[in-house]
Amino acid sequence: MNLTNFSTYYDFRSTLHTNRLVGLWRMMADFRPYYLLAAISLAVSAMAKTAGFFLLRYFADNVLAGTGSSLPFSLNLTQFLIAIALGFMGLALVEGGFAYFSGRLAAFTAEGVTRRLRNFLFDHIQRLNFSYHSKTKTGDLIERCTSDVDALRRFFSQQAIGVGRIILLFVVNFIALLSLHTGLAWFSIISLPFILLITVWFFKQITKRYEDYQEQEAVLSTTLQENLTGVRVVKAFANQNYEIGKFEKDNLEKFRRGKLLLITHSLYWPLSQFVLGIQLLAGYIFGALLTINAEITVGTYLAYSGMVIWLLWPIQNLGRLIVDTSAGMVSYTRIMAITKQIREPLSDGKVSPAGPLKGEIVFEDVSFKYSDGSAEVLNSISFKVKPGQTVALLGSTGSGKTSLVNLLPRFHEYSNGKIMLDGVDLKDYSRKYLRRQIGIVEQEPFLFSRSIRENISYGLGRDIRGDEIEAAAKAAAIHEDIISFPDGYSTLVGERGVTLSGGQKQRVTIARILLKNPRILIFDDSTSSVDMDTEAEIRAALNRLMEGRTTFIIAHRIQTVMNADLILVLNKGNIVQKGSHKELIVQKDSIYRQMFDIQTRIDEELEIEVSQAK
Ligand code: M5T
Ligand code: MG
Repeated sequence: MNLTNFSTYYDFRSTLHTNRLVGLWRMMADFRPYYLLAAISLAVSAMAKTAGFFLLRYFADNVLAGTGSSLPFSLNLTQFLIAIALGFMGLALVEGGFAYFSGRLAAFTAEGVTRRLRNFLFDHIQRLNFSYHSKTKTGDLIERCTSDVDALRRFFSQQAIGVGRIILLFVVNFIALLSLHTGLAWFSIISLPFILLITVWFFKQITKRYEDYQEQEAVLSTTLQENLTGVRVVKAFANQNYEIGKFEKDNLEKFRRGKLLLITHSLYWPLSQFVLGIQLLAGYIFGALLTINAEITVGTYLAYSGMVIWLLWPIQNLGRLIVDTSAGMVSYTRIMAITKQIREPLSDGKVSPAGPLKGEIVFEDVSFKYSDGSAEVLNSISFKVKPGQTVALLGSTGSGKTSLVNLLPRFHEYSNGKIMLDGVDLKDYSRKYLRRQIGIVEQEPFLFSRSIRENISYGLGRDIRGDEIEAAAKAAAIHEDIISFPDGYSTLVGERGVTLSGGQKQRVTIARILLKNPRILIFDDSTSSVDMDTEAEIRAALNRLMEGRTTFIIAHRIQTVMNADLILVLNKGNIVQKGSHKELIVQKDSIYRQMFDIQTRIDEELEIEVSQAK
């Protein structure tokens, strides 16, 4: 048994099936031979147990009852007793040894299947499109990738193998019982139909309750995840009590559903125990009558009374297993809901030029709306940019600036019109190529909880030398900040390391993009949350970054956009003004003119205040 014999990745999309048991069966894939081996080991173990009862019968009838005056192999009584004892010990060894072997195999297969499943899910989720991620709750996704995968692990290690074990135990013991006495054997399973009926009913109930339970668990982990991520907002609004109350309410609901699940679960055991208890008793009485009437020997009766327990035990456990299996099936459905999602094709476009782009961009009547939204976010947007030019986007919040630039790397697909890049329809480019060519400094930069060095060299697909990273950091005006941290470039970001300010994060991202060296640059800076000095530094860094690239810059400050070749003023998804600073500034009463006037007035007032303070 060696995991290296198995590929660590398996495409679980091929296991999708409307029948969940078929789906689970498919999930076992390459591991099936091991399951078979595990089942065979169990069969051997079961047979050893049953053989023990035959030995018991032989012992009782030939020694205890004193009928066998001649012992085999001309052994004397002591030797014979020792042989019998050795026989029992041997059988116990076989039984235990094979049960252990089967357990090992089951553990191996279950861990193997779920390891692949986790790998697959992570890989798959990375490839889903943006709209899936924006409409899915992270907590729910995490829940499905952890708790549900774990339920499947239990299914594969216990239930899948357990069903095999139980069926084998039942079959072996039933055949053995038949060999003892046919009538008695059939009489011993007379309650089977009742048990099966009870089981089916419980199975349905528990499946439903388990579904409810898992659903609520997802609600809870979403609440937890959102509160952890949004802890600043909660604290800023001093809203802890509300959030705690909400969590308690959700938790109470989980408690309620969990209780219901467990009650149903724990009802099954005594109920089936009761039916089987009566069955057992009836069998013992019937067997006793047969013995009294000398239809069977005392040894047979003894063997029967041991064996019948091992016949009924599997029946009862089969029920419980089937009931537990419902958890596996529910989790299968929940995981398949992710697996079903269509991936974003990274290399669907035919065009994937070997060299870099020139960077000429033409928007022709482009309209766009989010798949989950009803209103158009962009309306017939048209403009042209020559290679190396800079386009500035201005507009109130929610006017569609970020949405517009996000069309370029094909994060979303526009509904109408056309975007041409170097004379080729954007939709003809492969997404992978586009994303290599476009660098984005996002509105809310995200850094990984890794070192600053790793964050700067993230996703470049090649080894980056230390001096390259440093040069980029210097150009992005972040080098000084970094060396002031305790571990310099090795300082960890986030939970276990330093927490960077918004402006610092932005500059780390700029350094990253400098190294990426894309032909098209998008700078989405709606926050402007930095002080004047830093802003000047960032602007200088940005100017270095913009050189020779087609650049889209989103900003609120006129100074940042004044030098752009083309300024687009957006309002509710429409371009309301278009032109250079010179052209726009002369348009009296226009939005641009108003913004300019307000901002220069504020700046002047500031200057006066500053000079007075001196
Ligand atoms: C433009 C809506 C949003 C707004 C409009 C991201 C996103 C946005 N919207 C959706 O319906 N679904 C979404 O997933 O689209 O949004 P924007 O482009 O982000 O606006 P902006 O960048 O100009 O605003 P800001 O605040 O960054 O300056 O109506 O509801
Ligand atoms: Mg935005």
